[in-house]
Amino acid sequence: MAGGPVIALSGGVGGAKLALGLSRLGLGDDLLIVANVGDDFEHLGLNICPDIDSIVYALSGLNDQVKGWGRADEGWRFMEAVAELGGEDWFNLGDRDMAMHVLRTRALASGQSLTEVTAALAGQLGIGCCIVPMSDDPVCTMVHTADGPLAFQHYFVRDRCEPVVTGFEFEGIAEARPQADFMAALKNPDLRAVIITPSNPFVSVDPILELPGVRAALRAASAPIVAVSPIVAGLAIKGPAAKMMTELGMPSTALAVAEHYDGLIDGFVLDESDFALADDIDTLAMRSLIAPTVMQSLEDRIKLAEFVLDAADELAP
Ligand code: FO1
Repeated sequence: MAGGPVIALSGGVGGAKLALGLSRLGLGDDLLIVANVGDDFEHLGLNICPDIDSIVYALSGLNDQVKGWGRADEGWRFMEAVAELGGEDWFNLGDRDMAMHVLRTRALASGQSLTEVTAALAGQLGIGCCIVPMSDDPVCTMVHTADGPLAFQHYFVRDRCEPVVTGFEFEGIAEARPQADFMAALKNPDLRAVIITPSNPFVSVDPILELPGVRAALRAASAPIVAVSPIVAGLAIKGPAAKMMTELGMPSTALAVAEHYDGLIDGFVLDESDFALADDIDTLAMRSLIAPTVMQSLEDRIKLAEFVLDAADELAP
C-alpha cells in the first residue's frame, strides 16, 4: 500500500457515505475530504453549509441515515416556534442541528475562515481526517430552470427539485480561490489518489472542478483520479442527478457520467448492474472498474472505499 495524501471530492449524501468508508481505512490525516460549498446559503441569518455538515455528521456517526441530511435523534421544536411566529419554515433546522449553524455563524462573523470553523467543529466531534471547504470564498450554485434562475436550496428543498433544469451557474466561482490545503495536496508529489465520490456531477462535483486552477492541477497531479458513478442502472441512488441529466438532454446512464468526466479521470467505478457499459467506457480515456457501489451498511462503505483506493494504486503510473 502506497502512502501519501488521498483527496476525496464530495457533495452531500452519496459522497459522505464513501467519505465515511475512506475514513475507516487508517489513512489518518493523509485523507483530505474536500466539500462542495455551492449549496451553502444564508437562512434566518445563519450560514448553512449542507455538504460540509453531511460529511461531518456522517464521519461522527451523528447523521440521520433515513433523511440523508441533518442529525439523527432530532427535535423540531425550534421549527414549530418559527412557524408559530410566521418565520420561513420551508427549510427544516433541527434543534440539535441549530447548534452547528449558530456556532459556525458566530465564528465566521468573528473573522474565522470556513476552513478554521470546519476544522474546529469536526475536531470537537472527534473526526481524525481533514474536512475542508472547496474554497473559503463564497460560491453560490444557481439552477437555471424553464421558469428562470433559482438559488440551489430553493430548487432542491423549497421547490422539491420539480422545476425543469436547463443549466447551472456557480456565482462567484471566477473570484473564488481553491482551499489552500486542497491545492497543496494536489501539488504534493506524494499524492496517492484523487477520488471523485458518487455525488451529483453537476451541482456537487462541478463546482469543485470549476474553481480556477483546479482542473489544471488535477491534470498535472501525479496521482490517479478515480470517480464512482452516482448513477446505478439509470437511477440516482438519492437526489435529482438522473432527472437533471434527462432534462439536460443526456441519457441518465453511468456512461453519460463517465463522458462528463472524460479527459479528467483515469478510472470509473461502475455498479455491477451496469457491467454491460464497461466496453463503452473503455473506449473513453479511462479504465472501467466494476464493484458493488450501492452503500447500505458501514461494511459496504468500507469495502467500496478499499476497492477504489486499490484501483487507484493499480492505476498509478
Ligand atoms: N433537505 C431537504 O430536503 N429538506 C430540508 O428541510 C433540509 C434542511 C436542511 C437543513 C440543514 C442541512 O445541512 C441540510 C438540509 N437539507 C434539507 C439537505 C440539503 O438541502 C441538501 O443536503 C444539500 O444541499 C444537497 O446535497
